[in-house]
Amino acid sequence: MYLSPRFRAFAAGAALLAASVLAQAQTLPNVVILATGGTIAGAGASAANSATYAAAKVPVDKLIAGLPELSKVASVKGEQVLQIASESFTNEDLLTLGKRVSALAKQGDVDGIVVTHGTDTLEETAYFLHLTVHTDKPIVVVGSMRPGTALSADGALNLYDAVNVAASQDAKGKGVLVTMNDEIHTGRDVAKAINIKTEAFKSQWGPLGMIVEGRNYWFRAPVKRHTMQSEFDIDQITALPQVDIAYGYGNVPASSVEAIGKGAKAIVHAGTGNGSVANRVVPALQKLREGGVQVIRSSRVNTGGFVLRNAEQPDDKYDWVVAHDLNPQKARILAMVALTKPLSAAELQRVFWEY
Ligand code: DAS
Repeated sequence: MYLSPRFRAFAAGAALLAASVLAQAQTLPNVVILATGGTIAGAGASAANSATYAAAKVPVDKLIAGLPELSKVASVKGEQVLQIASESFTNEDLLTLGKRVSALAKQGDVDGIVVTHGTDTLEETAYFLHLTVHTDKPIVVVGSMRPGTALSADGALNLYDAVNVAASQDAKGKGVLVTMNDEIHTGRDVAKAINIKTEAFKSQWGPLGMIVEGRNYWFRAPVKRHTMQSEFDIDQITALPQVDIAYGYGNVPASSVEAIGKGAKAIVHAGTGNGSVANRVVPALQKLREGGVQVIRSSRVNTGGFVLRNAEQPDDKYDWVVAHDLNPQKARILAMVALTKPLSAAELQRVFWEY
């Protein structure tokens, strides 16, 4: 069969292009996106609906298909683990997600993992994974403040950043990370500080770095124990104990604590200022402690409580624990994970200093 020189040149060029695309795909890192719902998978009635919309509507394959830029960064696969708004996350959901992250992290053909998540409890899930998944591979939790249907939606860039970080060698060993609004935060510290701005997430000691146009710029690294150095292992955890949170406020009655302590292994008291506890509430907490419930003093101060032992309350005398700089919801996560083992208050306090 006669083939013109022009056709042969064209065919050779096409073959070269196909080979280079294939070679690029083979050398790109493999990143799995585990989707759980939230606003990043949300949809509103119109582009003007940036704050009123339904969360957890768009499936992960559609999220990936809507972001073709990802294919230049990594070979990306999606898995729909859950499709919920994150305020409805349960302990069972945490275990399901954590075990899947751990299984993927053990696979030789997975280089990094991204978890898409609602922003309301994102900080809790990120810290849970940070404490329990034994891997040095990057795990990045990401959400968005506006649904993809809204004007100036932030989810696409946040997800692009998350995949970039998950695909990066220099993100290894830093524990679980969170990419929001161009910043890279540690899952230990990051918390939702405001619910209407795209700059919603803050860390009390600042972000670890920035990501700009797919490049990471690091400024610090976490020093507390996490992932590879953690004594807790998601593969060994089959259930999480009940830990509840009591809130401190003016005129708070003792019944606010009495009502919620039942059946709990620990109670986190979200106190005012330096984790202070109203005089009416102290006896109720002491009673719980006498009944074997651990009492953990934390602070309700937004993005920056700092609770010191024996300041405000005699923790040594009462056999209480302080959460130090962990906010109440993160203190609850650490207490649940720690109390999967029987611990004295002193041992639990050691965990709170180390993690
Ligand atoms: N309700 C929120 C959630 O799913 C929406 C969000 O993702 O910001 O957490």
